[in-house]
Amino acid sequence: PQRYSPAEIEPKWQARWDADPSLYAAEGHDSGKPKYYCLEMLPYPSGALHIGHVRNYAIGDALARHMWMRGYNVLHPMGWDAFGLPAENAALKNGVPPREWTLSNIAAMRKQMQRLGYGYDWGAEVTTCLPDYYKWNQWFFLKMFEKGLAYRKKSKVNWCPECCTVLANEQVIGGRCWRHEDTVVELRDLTQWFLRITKYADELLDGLDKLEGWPEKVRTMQRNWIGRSEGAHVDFAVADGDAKITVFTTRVDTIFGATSVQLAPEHAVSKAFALEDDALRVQIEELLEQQKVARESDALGAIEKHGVFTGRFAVNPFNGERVPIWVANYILADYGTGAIMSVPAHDERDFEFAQKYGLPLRPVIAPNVDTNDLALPYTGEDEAVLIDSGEWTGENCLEAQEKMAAFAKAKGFGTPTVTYRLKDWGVSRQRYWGTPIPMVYCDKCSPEEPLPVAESELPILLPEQVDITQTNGSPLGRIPEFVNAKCPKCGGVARRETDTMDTFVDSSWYFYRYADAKNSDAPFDSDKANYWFPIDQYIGGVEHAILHLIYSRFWTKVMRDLGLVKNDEPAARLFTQGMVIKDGAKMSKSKGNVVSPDDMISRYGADATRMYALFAAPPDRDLEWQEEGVAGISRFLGKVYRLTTKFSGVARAKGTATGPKDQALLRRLHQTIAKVTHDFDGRWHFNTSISSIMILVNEITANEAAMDAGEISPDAVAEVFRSLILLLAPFAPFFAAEMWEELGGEGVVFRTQWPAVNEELAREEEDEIPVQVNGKLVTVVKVPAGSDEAAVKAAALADEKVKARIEGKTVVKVIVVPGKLVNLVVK
Ligand code: ANZ
Ligand code: ZN
Ligand code: ZN
Repeated sequence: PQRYSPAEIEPKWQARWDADPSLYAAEGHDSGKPKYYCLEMLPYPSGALHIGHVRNYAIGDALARHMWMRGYNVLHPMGWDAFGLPAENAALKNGVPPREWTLSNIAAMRKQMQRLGYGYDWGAEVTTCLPDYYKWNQWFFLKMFEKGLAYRKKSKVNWCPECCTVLANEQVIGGRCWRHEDTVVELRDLTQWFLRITKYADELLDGLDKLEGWPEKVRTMQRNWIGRSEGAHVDFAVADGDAKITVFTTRVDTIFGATSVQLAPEHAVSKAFALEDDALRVQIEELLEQQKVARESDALGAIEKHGVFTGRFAVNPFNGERVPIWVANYILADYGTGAIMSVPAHDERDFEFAQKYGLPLRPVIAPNVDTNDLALPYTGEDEAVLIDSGEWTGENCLEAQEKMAAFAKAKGFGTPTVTYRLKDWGVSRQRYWGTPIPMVYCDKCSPEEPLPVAESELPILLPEQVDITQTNGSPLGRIPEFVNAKCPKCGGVARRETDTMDTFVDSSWYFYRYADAKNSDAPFDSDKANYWFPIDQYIGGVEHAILHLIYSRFWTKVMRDLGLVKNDEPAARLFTQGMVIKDGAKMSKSKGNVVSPDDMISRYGADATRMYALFAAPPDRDLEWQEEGVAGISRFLGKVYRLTTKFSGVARAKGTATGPKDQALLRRLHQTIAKVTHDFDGRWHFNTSISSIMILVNEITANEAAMDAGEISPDAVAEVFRSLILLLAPFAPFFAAEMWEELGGEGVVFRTQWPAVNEELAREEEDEIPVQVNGKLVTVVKVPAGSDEAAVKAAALADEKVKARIEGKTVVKVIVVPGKLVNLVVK
């Protein structure tokens, strides 16, 4: 075409690329090239890509193409996180079965991705809702069950009445469902399957220190989520009875200052006391209610403290002292042991509570200096020493913590312990569209213990015709053909587990399957995984900082311990891109500010849309989408198109002579190559990479007359245009392919060697030095690069504009910053 027309170029190249599946296929580990695994988080197949996906994938695609051009064997796959609730909701709304809905969404989104020109290895595609994938979820579940890592227990679980299913702790945000911001999550007592992620708590925590390629904010979020606390359990006997209360404390050194024991309203001892005393029961129920309300509004930390004295006492095992037992609303049942010793002199919360209820303060630690004017509560420990603490008096607090915990252990009334905020991962879901849990129950031969199905029976297929309109209980429970199973032990009639797995199971290991997606004998071949892992660069949203990114780290460690992989961590580097916003706000249907990728593509082309997503902001920052900007990129590509087609004949001709004006243009070219290469190696500020390419194109335009006049050699013209197109290839692949062909380039443009910087050519010949008179900019002078102070000063004073400005005045002082600035002070 005469003019740049993405509507003609893009479908043409798309058809060629789609017809050649080997184009973006990873090579085997015998390729002889260094490997590079570039991965973007897989989408949920909702039906259409949103503009945030376009940005995420444009970043990954630019990187993958760049690495191909740098000679790497690149794995750049894509797949579908295809189980989950929206498919069921759509089925309820439109009557389309979840499977059909999901698969047709996948087809539509794959088309969009191809339309956008993303270079994925579709031969490695993974779709998590298909049996060839979820079979391995079941297989992993059996392995974990064997190892005691998957287990069932009755516990308080989060229930979303809107989802009609249990949620993991990680899926409850501020007391509300992660999918339903307005729905308060209820606590229910249910028997559920859990994965023992807490077994790896320490390793998950310590590993974060080594993940230097991960953003610090993600590592901090994971540290806080794991929430490791070192301390001790200490048993207080209940006076006049045989119950005991085990408290968890991080400051056992302060135990001589304990003036009460405080219980959570749901603590077993609180419940026992409530049974004996109706008035107390009512008060405890009230405390529990306050706690619930505070939890729901996420205000638990700031809860107004209330409590009730139970009338009973507990005995401090260190000094035999009787202290009152209270029940309080600020003690959580599901942290530590649900009971504490209250030390109002040295703990903020206990202090506040004691002030309110008139409980005594008993200081037992003092800063090393002056003990008399101690402001309470005093919470120090590093340099502090114990006072009034029996045989421990005078000990340093930190040392005393260890010694006193060991003492409690030796005496049999306590033990050093570590508590985590992290809880085991509840994976049971009372929903249809997920992986069936491969367990059965046999009343006859194993009434207590669930039985694993035989590996040879996998996959346990998810039935297709299922009534999901009823929302109480697991839908699979209403299908007799599914429920009725043969007992793997006695051969009698058994019941299948009807819960399905949390969909975060699917995404915990999908990226290993990419390494060997067609394997029907194993989740993947270990040699292949060991070649590709860890992922060199993982790219996705920061909203996954905890859920997906902690589960998948856990899964990797389990697989390592099963001998399947050698790596400890799934990804060496993680990049979290910013959000795309419109009119200053996050896009949402309700705000009516949603930008449609299809709309952008049909107006400006896929290349301009992708390139704009990289140009408008550094990738880690939020990006304000402005359509005018996409139009601008399209005009820029139009300009490159015009110049390239105009000079392609010259570029093809080549020659050996040099032209008088070659140098300036080549200098700009090599400076641009240096800049773009540096951005790929460093912080990916593609916005500045692209603007440096724009500056290069301006320089070409400025030299257009010189090129017309033959003042620039065909060699230089060829080098400039070939390199320009290679630099654009990671950002605008359709465009680059078309222009590469126009230039007579051989082979596929993004398999061509990335241009190398010629440092010699890139060096600036002249420095541009701003000249100020009394601090005001007057002009800019050019001096040979690296000129000394005297030469710069002379050039400034010789300049006509400067001469005019200082005429008739006296130059009092000349300040020269070589390479940077000249300032003349005149009177
Ligand atoms: C006595 C004490 C004295 C405490 C002192 C602190 C300072 P982290 O670091 O968050 O783990 N605690 C324990 N279980 C609790 C529960 N279920 N609900 C509310 N508070 C609980 O905090 C551990 C400390 O928080 C524990 O150490 C306990 O108070 C309190 F000068 O014991 B401490
Ligand atoms: Zn929900
Ligand atoms: Zn049986």
